[in-house]
Amino acid sequence: MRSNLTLYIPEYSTIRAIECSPPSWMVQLALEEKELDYEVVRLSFPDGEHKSPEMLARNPRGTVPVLTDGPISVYETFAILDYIEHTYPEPALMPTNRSLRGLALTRLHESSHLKTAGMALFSYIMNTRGLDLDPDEVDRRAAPFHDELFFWEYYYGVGKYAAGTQVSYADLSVFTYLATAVHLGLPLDERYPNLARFYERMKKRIAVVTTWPPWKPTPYRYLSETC
Ligand SMILES: N[C@@H](CCC(=O)N[C@@H](CS)C(=O)NCC(=O)O)C(=O)O
Repeated sequence: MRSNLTLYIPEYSTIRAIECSPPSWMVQLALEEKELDYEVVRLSFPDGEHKSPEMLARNPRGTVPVLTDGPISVYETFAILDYIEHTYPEPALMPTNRSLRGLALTRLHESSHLKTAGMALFSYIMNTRGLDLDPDEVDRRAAPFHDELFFWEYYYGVGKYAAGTQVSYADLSVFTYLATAVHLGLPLDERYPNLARFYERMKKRIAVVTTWPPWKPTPYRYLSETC
């Protein structure tokens, strides 16, 4: 669908080690699932392009993603997702059924816990650039992330997606953190079989294939041994 959308996200190569911004990816996935036309503007983090006067006018907090729709500027990832859903309702990425919608909203906002635990872990790896990692610190940060993954392992054992049989924003959110962890070496098969199936199912979606970060085919092994 034609639109006036511009998505501001980081330049992949300027994000150390994880080479991806999960919240930015999530919004891009939503735009792709909706088959919307949009322009992508990639900003260099080291050059501070996300804090330029133009970007601060769009988002005073200087974070990405930011979505503009003509003169309208929206930031905060979940606000962007909500905006997309209301402005471009088809195809739906939120169930219309009241009870599933309640569940999808719960799961979407619940995925903030996965984000908090995930980013605490990922940022340590990013800030050390993967060099001189203290294995105890990785374990200390990995533990809350694993605690979170256990919730999602349970949910994806109950249903194919987070809320029923159709993909929703909750799945896009969980997937971006899960895929980043897999890229960093997290093995899913033995410990998280339901998440492993969910991950493989999501990987086949055209939106995911189209937006896959330029990750090396061989993932890192930072999270291969974490407890
Ligand atoms: N609460 C924001 C946070 C997004 C966020 O964490 N963005 C990171 C990239 S993944 C960022 O912009 N970091 C740069 C900074 O905080 O200066 C949202 O949900 O959109």
